[in-house]
Amino acid sequence: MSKTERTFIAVKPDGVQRGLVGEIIRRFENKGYKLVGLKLLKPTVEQAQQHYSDLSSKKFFGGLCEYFSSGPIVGMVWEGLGVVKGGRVLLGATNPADSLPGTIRGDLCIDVGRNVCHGSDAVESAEKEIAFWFPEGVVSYNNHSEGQIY
Ligand code: FUP
Repeated sequence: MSKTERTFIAVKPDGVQRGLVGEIIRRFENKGYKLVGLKLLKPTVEQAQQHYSDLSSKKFFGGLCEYFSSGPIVGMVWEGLGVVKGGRVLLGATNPADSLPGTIRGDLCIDVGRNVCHGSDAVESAEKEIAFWFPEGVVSYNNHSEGQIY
């Protein structure tokens, strides 16, 4: 049985520039996840380096951080049963060459270096990323649909 979790999802600069914010939000809403945090911000290179610190040894790290800080992103926190794994299913594989049709990346992009979105890869990294991008916290509220017996 999945647990209620939170995950950090970002529409990256290419996704914002291409006007895909609404499309990406729609897919998370349609699935049934709950939006509890949302902001448009332009990351600094230092914030990008911190966000992607696990990848600092990779040869693409410099380009990745430059890209991530090149324009505004939309940072979001989504809540729901198993949302960390389920959110990554909605995003599709990191490399659009491998992401299936029906997923965000599978439907909307072709280049791993411009893959339109980010999603936390584990509950622990989600907690770290949410604390980093939403230090002020997120919003707790009940949806009318809650209270259903699953
Ligand atoms: P993901 O968790 O799906 O974002 O994937 P990773 O943490 O492995 O990679 C983070 C980002 O690095 C990807 F979104 C795109 C970028 N990347 C490249 O630019 N080139 C690569 O070969 C692999 C990843």
